[in-house]
Amino acid sequence: MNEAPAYLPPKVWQWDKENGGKFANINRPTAGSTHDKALPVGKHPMQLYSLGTPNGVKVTILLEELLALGHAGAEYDAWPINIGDGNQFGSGFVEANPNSKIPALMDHSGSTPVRVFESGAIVLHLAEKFDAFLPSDPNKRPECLSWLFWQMGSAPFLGGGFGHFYSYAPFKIEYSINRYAMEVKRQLDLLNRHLADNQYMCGDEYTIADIASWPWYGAVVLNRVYDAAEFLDAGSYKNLGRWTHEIDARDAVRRGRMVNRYSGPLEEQLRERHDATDFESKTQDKIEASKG
Ligand SMILES: N[C@@H](CCC(=O)N[C@@H](CS)C(=O)NCC(=O)O)C(=O)O
Repeated sequence: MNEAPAYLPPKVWQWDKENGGKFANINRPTAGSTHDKALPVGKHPMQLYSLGTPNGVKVTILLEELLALGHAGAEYDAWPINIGDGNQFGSGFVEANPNSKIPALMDHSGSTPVRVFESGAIVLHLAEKFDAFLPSDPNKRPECLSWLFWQMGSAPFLGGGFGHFYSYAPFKIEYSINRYAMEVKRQLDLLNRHLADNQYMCGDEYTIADIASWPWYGAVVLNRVYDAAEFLDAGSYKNLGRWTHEIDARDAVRRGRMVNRYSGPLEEQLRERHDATDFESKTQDKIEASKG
């Protein structure tokens, strides 16, 4: 393992392209597109440009849940955006999301396509549009929105903070890992206490607050991100574990996790999704077998 070098910040920060971190090749200090590339558009009302990461699967899980409830207007094409290759900096993607991060949704259901970016805004947009997975009772709705926005503000400490320094940084920095492990464990404890008295994030109803939180915090418990379940003693958060396993068992969650996925077993990777039958016929194991 490399040692953290001594560092004295210069007067003015300079971009070091070779910082050695896992995503050093795609990170840059400027916004905007780097190349011209139009986005493909399929036949369904919802066009999703994404990847099977925790932020991406929030949206595919919700779309699959909406379809399972019979909302045909939630039919979607899911196009992969390979962030490792810099696809998020193509001109078409930047038009859909000026922030250059997946997921981005183009809603083609109205007279002109409408863009929605930020996973929290996308799940809220879809929940409002279909009047589902968001309580309409004015006494319950604020609790759901509070946890949804809590997730959007908190998960970057888990991903960009803890995950980065524990897993992706080119050397281990005890100070940084301690700082973010402390915060992530506080978040896990918060969820564990909350889920002691609540079946779901907002009481007895499964909502977009669960759909947004599970891909991050459930993944820690199930050891699906950063290989850190043991380090964080994730198994000790029993109520969080109960909620995690309950949501993991949902069919729509299983399908949502497969979409735009490029890792794990080939039969669980549906890299592009254009039809409900794709889960049976277009998984990566079948695509590779057909190539012979
Ligand atoms: N707050 C954003 C975060 C999205 C995000 O960080 N996406 C990552 C993948 S999970 C990404 O596209 N990274 C590419 C990059 O930073 O260039 C959201 O929730 O939609």
